[in-house]
Amino acid sequence: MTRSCLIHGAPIETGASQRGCLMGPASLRTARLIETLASLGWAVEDRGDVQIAPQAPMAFGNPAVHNLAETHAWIAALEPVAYAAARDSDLPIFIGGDHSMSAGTVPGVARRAAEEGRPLFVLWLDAHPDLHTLESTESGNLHGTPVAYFTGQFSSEAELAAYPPLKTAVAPENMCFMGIRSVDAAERARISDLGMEVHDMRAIDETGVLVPLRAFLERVRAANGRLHVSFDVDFLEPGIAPAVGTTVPGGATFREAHLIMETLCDSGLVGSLDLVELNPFLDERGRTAKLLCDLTASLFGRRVLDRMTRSFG
Ligand code: HAR
Ligand code: MN
Ligand code: MN
Ligand code: MN
Repeated sequence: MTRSCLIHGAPIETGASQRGCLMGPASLRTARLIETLASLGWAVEDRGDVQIAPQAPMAFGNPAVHNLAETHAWIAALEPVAYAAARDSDLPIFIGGDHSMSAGTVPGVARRAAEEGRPLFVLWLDAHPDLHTLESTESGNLHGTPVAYFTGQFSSEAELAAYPPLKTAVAPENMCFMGIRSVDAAERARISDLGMEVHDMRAIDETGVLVPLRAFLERVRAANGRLHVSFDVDFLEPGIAPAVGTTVPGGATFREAHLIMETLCDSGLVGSLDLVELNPFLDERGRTAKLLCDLTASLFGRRVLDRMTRSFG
């Protein structure tokens, strides 16, 4: 049976420290993301870009916080879009856009999962855990906050009023972080307080990506969970993916990233995907956009060889 994929662009850049993520959705379309997935046999429908109206500024007690009104508006706009896309297609993709967009997409998908009576699990592929609250962020760049928000860690009255009310939270124990290598003190404390599953780059060096990934996928399967994958470009080694504002050395290699996507495909558990933080202003001849497109193709079933086909003998 043909599987379906709805695509929504989220040209949001106000959560990042540098401008340019606004062009992310256009760059992925130029890299032929839609055509590539269609060629793999998927029924793909590009619903275009979500937009927000111009916003009057919103102040917050922590003076580092900026662009709060825009973030509030993006979350409010994206949550219902993600809910409907998860309801109406097998594997929707939300193309960004900086990572603050996931404060809208993940709760929307979580609301759909709850309606199905299934828990939502989230695989966060990123150099950063994005676990700041509005009180703890020192940079004030709101792409560092989505995981704290959608796991229900915003607690002061001011924090609770700053982003839209969270309809459906993700349980902290249903998170799995891979590729982490840049963590702030407040985030480190939160990870240990909440007992979240984190595989930093050292763990990946030690075991490879498959051991922790397969264990996590077994956990999702055992719980009859629905899985959302949030893919931040800075998960990757900067040498192969330069188009991101927050490069951190020592990221995932080309093959580690493809192996993750291939294994996710084989699992059949992935129900939605974010592609975030692509900054085409920093790209080199579109290579990061093309790589992201190829990694997505691996998740959607592209294979070098059919594994049933013997390549020898
Ligand atoms: N933790 C740092 C901060 O809060 C860096 C956050 C950067 N986030 C992203 N997304 N690039 O993962 O400023
Ligand atoms: Mn991120
Ligand atoms: Mn990151
Ligand atoms: Mn509000």
